[in-house]
Amino acid sequence: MSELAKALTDLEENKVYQLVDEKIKNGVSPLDIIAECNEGMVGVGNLFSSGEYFLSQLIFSAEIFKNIMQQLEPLMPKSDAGDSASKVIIGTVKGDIHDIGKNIVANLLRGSGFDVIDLGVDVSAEKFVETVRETGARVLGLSALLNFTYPEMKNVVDALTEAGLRDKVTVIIGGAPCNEQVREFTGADYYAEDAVTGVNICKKIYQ
Ligand code: B12
Repeated sequence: MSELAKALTDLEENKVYQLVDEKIKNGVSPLDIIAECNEGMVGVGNLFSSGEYFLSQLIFSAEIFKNIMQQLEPLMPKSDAGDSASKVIIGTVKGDIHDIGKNIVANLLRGSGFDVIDLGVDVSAEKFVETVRETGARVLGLSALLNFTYPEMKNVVDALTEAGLRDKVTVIIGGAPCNEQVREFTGADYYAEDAVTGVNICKKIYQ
């Protein structure tokens, strides 16, 4: 684990900010900094699973991450790969309020020229379907970080099928504990392990 990841796992707030500052000054890309922070958050999650950390520590780690993101957002890479006609809908599924990763993806997509429709967190299958129908977006990104919200991702895909929209939209899923097996279970088209992979899939779809 890198020094930054470890400092975040240990919730050493000031050290985290100091290390992030140093990295920015040394020209380290914001995406690499985010990847290190991600590793630190996985560390926090593991300590939570093992009972060493409590909910308050999870909340604190999220606060630190949000502060880091505020600093990194203006530095995020921008390109003109997409255009405003390239709509992407994104949201965290019903029952799940984790949004740090989703926000990073939305941000990076906007920076790449996509027109992002961010539905927020705890979004119902009906809302996703309605938005796909209304906007004609060809990509739908679903975020979920809880294994008990995976069935909700499947519900969204099933609801798209029922509404006759499944073949009109590519569904990408993401969120720390997701993987290829979860994708198969949900019936989504792609699993993206990080924001950059997600953006690259969107570029491929709209090229
Ligand atoms: C911070 C945090 C919280 C914060 C969230 C704050 C917020 N605003 O998001 C708070 C304190 C609210 C929280 C609450 C809970 N949490 Co929590 N949380 C975390 C933690 C530590 C970090 C998550 C995070 O932000 N990571 C950093 C971001 C950047 O990473 P990311 O989300 O994975 O996103 C990246 C990629 O996955 C990808 N991505 C993400 N989404 C998408 C979507 C698309 C379309 C694409 C393309 C890509 C993509 O791009 C991102 C950037 O590369 C994780 C630990 C972990 N291993 O992740 C636990 C974790 C997810 N939480 C967990 C749990 C159990 C809970 C609670 C149930 C705890 C409780 N007892 O109440 C509640 C549930 C609340 C709810 N209903 O949603 C468990 C889930 C276990 C499981 N597999 O089911 C974890 C894994 C911790 C653990 N190991 O036990 N949590």
